[in-house]
Amino acid sequence: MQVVKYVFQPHGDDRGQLIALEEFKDIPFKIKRVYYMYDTAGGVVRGHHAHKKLEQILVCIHGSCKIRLDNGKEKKVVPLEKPYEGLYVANNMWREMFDFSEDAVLLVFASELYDESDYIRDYDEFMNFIKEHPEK
Ligand code: T46
Repeated sequence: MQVVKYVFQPHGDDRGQLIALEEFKDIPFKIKRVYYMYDTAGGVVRGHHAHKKLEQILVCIHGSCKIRLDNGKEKKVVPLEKPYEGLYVANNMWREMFDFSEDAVLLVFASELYDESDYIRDYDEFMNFIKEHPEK
């Protein structure tokens, strides 16, 4: 499995850091939605699903967390702990987010509006989906 991590360019000066992200330039799709999670309780594992269509970039802009990616054949754990790193998560990837630090803020850029019918929340259904839609 290829893990795609973006390293964003900070515009740093003696006042501090600033990162600007533009669609089709720094983010490889049109950004239709942005959401973020914070105050995640200790020991919590979020996610447990894949998507039919949605592509996303995850950035832990404060604190740290880990993302488990599973393409049905292979699993990888990717730590996110730098505000200038973005993890690309394709649609057909089972994902779990865990090990959130108390101060973690996980920011997500999404290619689609929120649509519950895009979620695959059952692992067997996910395995069938990837058989029918193999990675290109
Ligand atoms: C994903 C991972 C990385 C909305 O109303 N609008 C939204 O845009 C989102 C993302 C969620 N919600 C509602 C739906 C639920 O009632 O917020 C609640 C929590 O969502 P969910 O349980 O889906 O959150 P996670 O952390 O399990 O998953 C989220 C995204 O839903 C998902 O697309 O890939 O983060």
